[in-house]
Amino acid sequence: MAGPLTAEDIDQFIRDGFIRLKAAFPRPLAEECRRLLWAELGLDPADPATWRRPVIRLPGSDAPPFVEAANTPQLRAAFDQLVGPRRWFPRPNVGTFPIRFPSAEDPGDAGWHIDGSYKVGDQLHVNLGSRDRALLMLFLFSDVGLDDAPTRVRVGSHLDVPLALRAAGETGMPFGRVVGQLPHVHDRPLAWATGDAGDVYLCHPFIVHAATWPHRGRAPRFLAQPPLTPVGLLNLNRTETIHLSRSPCGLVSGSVQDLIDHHASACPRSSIRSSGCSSPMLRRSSPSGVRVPAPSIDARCSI
Ligand SMILES: O=C(O)CCC(=O)C(=O)O
Repeated sequence: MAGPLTAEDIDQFIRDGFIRLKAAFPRPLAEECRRLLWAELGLDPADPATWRRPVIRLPGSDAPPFVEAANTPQLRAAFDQLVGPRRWFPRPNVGTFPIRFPSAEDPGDAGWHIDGSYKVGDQLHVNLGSRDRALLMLFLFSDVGLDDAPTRVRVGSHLDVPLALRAAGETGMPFGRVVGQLPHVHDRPLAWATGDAGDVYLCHPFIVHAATWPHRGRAPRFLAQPPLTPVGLLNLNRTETIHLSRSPCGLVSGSVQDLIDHHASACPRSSIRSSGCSSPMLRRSSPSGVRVPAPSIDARCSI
């Protein structure tokens, strides 16, 4: 299917759980959005003395520049490639903004997690079918280098999460409990969501990630992290394997089975470790002695 993502990008999405779409929205649009966000913050962009907190979270805005950033032709074509035509709802905005300021202070919100997707009572939950979430997206509204508090990601961690979720059934579980059930997820390599204003990381909804601190850079990091909402429910009973995982709805709608099948058949245990720096997220380290657990046969058969 035509679109901005190459076959290698899609392979990387399957293997690592994310890809970076460069220049997904125009840089001048990112600048315009930053101007609006500064106004909302009520701080002086030219005076770091006014930046007193390590993080300020702003609510989503429906102002036209944000709506435009969320709906560029590049992004829409990439959604079609990953999720399938007519399988996703257009974004009304880019969601909320965790804005991180240069600071050595613990922001208090930098724990490893996957994002919650739907409410059960007053708690955000996740389930194996990834109800209400086809993708996690990281919209970079400022240039983000390694010193600028880039989001950290556990490479390939989306493949571990189904093992925790399958026992939780249709109701799922509070999103904050998932990572605690994945003893080996921190053995996975780290990547950092660095890039230029206008880049967007398209991530599997189960990717394990965390904010970074301290922020050692000189300018605030502006990011939004909306979900892409799927149309309908995801089909977990698919028996097709990797041969269909590139079909329009294969990557996400059949993602759990497809990704596991693909990982087991195409990615030997060592492949994540040895995938080096081909990923667009910069890999600062590839820890020695990394144990990269592959899904068990039991998990593959019973999902
Ligand atoms: O600020 C970041 O880098 C990530 C924040 C995050 O993961 C969250 O708020 O869920």
